[in-house]
Amino acid sequence: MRLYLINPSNPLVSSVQVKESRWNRYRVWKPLSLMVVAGLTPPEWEVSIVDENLGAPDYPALPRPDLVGITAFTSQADRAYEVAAHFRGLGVPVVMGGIHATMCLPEATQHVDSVVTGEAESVWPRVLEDARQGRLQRRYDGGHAELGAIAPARHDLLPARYAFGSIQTTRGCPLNCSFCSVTAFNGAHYRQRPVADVVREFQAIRERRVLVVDDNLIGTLPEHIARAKDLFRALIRAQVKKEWVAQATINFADDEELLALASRAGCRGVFIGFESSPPEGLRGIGRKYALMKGRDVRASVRRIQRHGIMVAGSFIMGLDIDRPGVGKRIAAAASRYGADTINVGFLTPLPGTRLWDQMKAEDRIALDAFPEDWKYYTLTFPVARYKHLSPDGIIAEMLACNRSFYALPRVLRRVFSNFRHRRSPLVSLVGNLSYRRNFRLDVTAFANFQQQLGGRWDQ
Ligand code: B12
Ligand code: SF4
Repeated sequence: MRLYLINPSNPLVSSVQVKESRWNRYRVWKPLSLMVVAGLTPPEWEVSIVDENLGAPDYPALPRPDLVGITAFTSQADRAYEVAAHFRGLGVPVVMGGIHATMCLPEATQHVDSVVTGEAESVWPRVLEDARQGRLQRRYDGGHAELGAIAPARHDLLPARYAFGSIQTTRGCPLNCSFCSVTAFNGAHYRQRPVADVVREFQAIRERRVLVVDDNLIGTLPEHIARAKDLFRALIRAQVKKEWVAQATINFADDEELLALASRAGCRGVFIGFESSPPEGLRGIGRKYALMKGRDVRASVRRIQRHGIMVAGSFIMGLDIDRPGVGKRIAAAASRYGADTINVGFLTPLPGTRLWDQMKAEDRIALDAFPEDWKYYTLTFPVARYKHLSPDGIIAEMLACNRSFYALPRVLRRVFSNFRHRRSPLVSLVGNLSYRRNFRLDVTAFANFQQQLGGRWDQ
């Protein structure tokens, strides 16, 4: 039995344009969801993962599979349905899973034979058995998996063309930010995999650099932080010797022992969601505000960096407090905080979030011809009506923000500072150059976007 697991591409995502910018090699990440689903697949299935981000194959030239599984974030949904249509046209049943199919079940059901909602662990073997017997059901609900004994992801299945391997050690987030799908999808309960399983899986990863995909590797409660320390100690003891980057909340900076252990365990960079400048913009968005309120953010960032860990800050533009001038304000705040790189996204109503419900009720979702418009839900296009900013205005703010933060003198100052403090200046340089290059790709993408979709906000 032959199974293809497919990660559809979205050419509008600048970071997958490897040909246009070779720095993007460092920003094409492995589709861990499919590696996990492959790990749940019994050996009688011959399984291949197709990552279209490395280039879509000539599907008609491939051997005919018995089943196709497709994953998709919302931004990939349109392409996912195209791929599904191709295989269904050949009479091959198609199963879709992942966040988009879960949040938009009725839509996904129209395009595929079966949908797996939620996490796959508890239902995937049954799906395969039903497919083999020709009695595939329309929907299987995996809910939230018990992480006590899950199979490791298949790290051997993808070609060695990625700069980073990937791994997941926890699921769920209690902070429930209004714009984020994680609490709705993975739940508010912070579930943790056993430390020994994580260490074993780390050792199975070929790449020297690894992305830890957890939404918050350290969690927020004392017991979460204790578990993170146990994990870091175990990675040090096992001499795993990987360099890794992870996502965390700013409270990462509050515990010197945690920082020292993370650094010794291989942590070289952390993505932190600052989201708003000023932090007051976070009020009403979720519980993250409590972590930022009254904090000396620069001192927190410095404490992290002193351990040789780079800080990539993420921000959102288009919050209800954002007015003209927000672009330069975010760039200035990020520079003041001392962030090594920034990633700024437009506030985007992702299906299944509280923000979606709110914007829908207020008739603020401008790009709503679905599924075609889903391809703009990359956080790099303004898809909604923003309170104080027109579509052209918010695009100009985004360009001003990136132009200011990634101005060459500022980039060189950051790289030099990393060199002086012995904090991987090369990684800092690659990160900054990659963003600078993508910024130029974004200018073209915005021009096309404005030309093609300019009138849609008035409808
Ligand atoms: C790592 C990550 C990335 C990485 C890697 C992506 C990749 N190729 O895997 C990068 C940085 C590239 C990325 C980019 C983006 N991301 Co992202 N990302 C994540 C993150 C943190 C973890 C994803 C992950 O690997 N999880 C681990 C796996 C094991 O879990 P899983 O994907 O949920 O898979 C399970 C189930 O969903 C299901 N399943 C999934 N697929 C399938 C398929 C089949 C056939 C079956 C049966 C089951 C199944 O089974 C799996 C095992 O239980 C999630 C948050 C999260 N907690 O999921 C956000 C998240 C997925 N990203 C998000 C977004 C918005 C984006 C971007 C659009 C914007 C951005 N933030 O930069 C881009 C778009 C990229 C694109 N190509 O279009 C949103 C998506 C929301 C949505 N409705 O689409 C999330 C949920 C975060 C959020 N804030 O809400 N992302
Ligand atoms: S803290 Fe991060 S993962 Fe958790 S809900 Fe907020 S944005 Fe999502």
